Amino acid sequence: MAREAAPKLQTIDPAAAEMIKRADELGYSTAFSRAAKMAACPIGAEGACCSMCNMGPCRLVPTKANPDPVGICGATRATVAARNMARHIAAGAAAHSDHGRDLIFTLDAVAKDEAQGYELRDQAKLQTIAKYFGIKVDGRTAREIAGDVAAKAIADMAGQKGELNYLKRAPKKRQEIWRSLGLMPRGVDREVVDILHRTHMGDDQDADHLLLGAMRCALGDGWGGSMMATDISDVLFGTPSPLVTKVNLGVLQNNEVNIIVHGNEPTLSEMIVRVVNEPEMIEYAKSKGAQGINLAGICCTANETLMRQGVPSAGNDLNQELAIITGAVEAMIVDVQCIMQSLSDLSTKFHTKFITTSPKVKIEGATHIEFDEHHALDIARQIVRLAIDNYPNRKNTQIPTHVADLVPGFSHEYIRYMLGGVYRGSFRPLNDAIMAGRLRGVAGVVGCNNPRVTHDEAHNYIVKEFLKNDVLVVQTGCGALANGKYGLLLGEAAMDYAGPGLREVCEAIGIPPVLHMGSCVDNSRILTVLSEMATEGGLGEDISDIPGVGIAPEWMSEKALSIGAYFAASGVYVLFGVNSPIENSDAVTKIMSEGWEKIVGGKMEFVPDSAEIVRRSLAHIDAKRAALKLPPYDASKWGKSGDERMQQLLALKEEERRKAIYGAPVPAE
Ligand code: WCC
Repeated sequence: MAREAAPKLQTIDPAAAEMIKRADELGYSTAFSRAAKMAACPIGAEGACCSMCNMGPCRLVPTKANPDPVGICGATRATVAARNMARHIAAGAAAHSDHGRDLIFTLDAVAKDEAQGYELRDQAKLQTIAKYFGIKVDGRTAREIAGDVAAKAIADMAGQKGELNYLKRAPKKRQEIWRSLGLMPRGVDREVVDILHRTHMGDDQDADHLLLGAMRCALGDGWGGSMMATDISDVLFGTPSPLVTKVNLGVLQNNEVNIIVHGNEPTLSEMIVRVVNEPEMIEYAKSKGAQGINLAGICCTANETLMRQGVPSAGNDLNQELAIITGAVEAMIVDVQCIMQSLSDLSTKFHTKFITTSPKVKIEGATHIEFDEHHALDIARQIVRLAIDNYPNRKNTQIPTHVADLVPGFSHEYIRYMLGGVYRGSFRPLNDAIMAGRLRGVAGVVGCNNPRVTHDEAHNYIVKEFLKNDVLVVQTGCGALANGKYGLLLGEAAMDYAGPGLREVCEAIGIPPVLHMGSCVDNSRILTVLSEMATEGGLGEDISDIPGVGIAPEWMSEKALSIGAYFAASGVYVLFGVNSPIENSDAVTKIMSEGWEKIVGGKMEFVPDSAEIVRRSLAHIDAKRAALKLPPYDASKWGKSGDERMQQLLALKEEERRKAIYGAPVPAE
């Protein structure tokens, strides 16, 4: 199916719209304008192009004369679509897991007291994860335990045989399913290599088998590399709990040195947070005429510092160029993943210093200051000074005023705590709410932006529909930042958007109806929640029994495909928006949907229409409720509880309600 190059409405974010207009007026291109000019290659977009060897590339596009073409080697459309999909998944898994590896190395350096500036902030969590690896903790120092955790984690990355340690964290039944299908990853790296090998010309040419391999590789990401990345980040930088902060381009400040951290990792950005708060650094900024230093984040580096330190976010993936277009960014510091090469040229049109820091990522035209965990503080200071020195070079600026409050930081540890406190923390109340029908089900809405569809629109529409239907939503990545911009990650959103049952739950616990659970690697936190819900009782005995779905409405990254595959392999129904990269093969479309559902209970479908995504999701949730013999969802049963004050507030119109809560009108985004 041919798709539009770009949507008529580029964004629903007024701040983004203002900056796109500014870019157009100044004659600078952005991902939005480039998408409009360059339609997606229809052959590649559907998974019909095979470039695995030099006899091709072969275009397996069916025609009237040749309705079922094969490649020069005879590879079928199914083989080609499955091979392409498997390679995407392996690349996504590699990116996440390599991020995990770098954190393991940092943990190892901390254990050896060789990592300048880092510490073991959450030692209780260190003890918890030590137990997953079978490491003794009694009578040992945190550093000793950390050293052993790092060694075991590296062994899991490099494992050649056996099973990853963390797979034990999945429900027993799930482990049995994986084992019976040969899906237990042996080592994170081995599974990535396995896919690269078997997709080489002349190897695996059975779509079913290729995609089983892809699932095993993705499981190595979700329950391996990503889960270790999340855990070790928490040990080093603290396990998140809710706090209030801000999102959107309006977080940039007119009279301060604006520094943006962008990419996906917390290692350097955490040091930058520390350095920008050093009194001598603030004094240095003042000596250059600024009133202070303002740090903000973009993409998942933002999510890491947002949920732990409350560092505001300048927005999600498609905001990266727009931040520079404000003319108010002294330095954009990037680590890995989701960084557009265009930033390099765009920075030269303004005064922005574009700084790459990862040994893996150099970008032509950027200043490269290489990160090394052994000297992280010194490197962070060097970078921040460079940004401050650049402040006097600032010229015309235009900073959009749009900004919204949000409450991020719902780690799975905090969710368990909020559901019962220190002594009775458990997932029981959540399961009970689903069993009673107060909550119809749960949904994870995650992933990127993509200029082929209206920026933020699908994230916003789908989540609001879920809330209306009493589905509790968890979000990570750029999707979480998207809905943060529109006020959905606040307690008041329950009153504005939630159905009666969900509103009662939010009111009783005191939570927003959309829970921000972190960055992209933190989708592993959602796996942990699902695993705990499945073992808590009342919702079956496996993740696939839970009335829940996973959605990536505006995906673009290969990491999203790995995430989708590990959720499906864990038993979740996963829906992707935008377009189908396997559209050229009905066989592969069927394998990843009906085929996977039969063997692993979860499936992966590509559905461009957001309304259809919602319809299929709710039908799935209701079918899972019926299979568990739970009462059918009935919204009219709920909404009569709540104290008098709450009922009074609910009777007011949205604007009046905000006035009653805040004492003064608060502009709604
Ligand atoms: Ni994760 Fe997608 Fe954002 Fe990049 S930062 S754009 S993978 S959701």
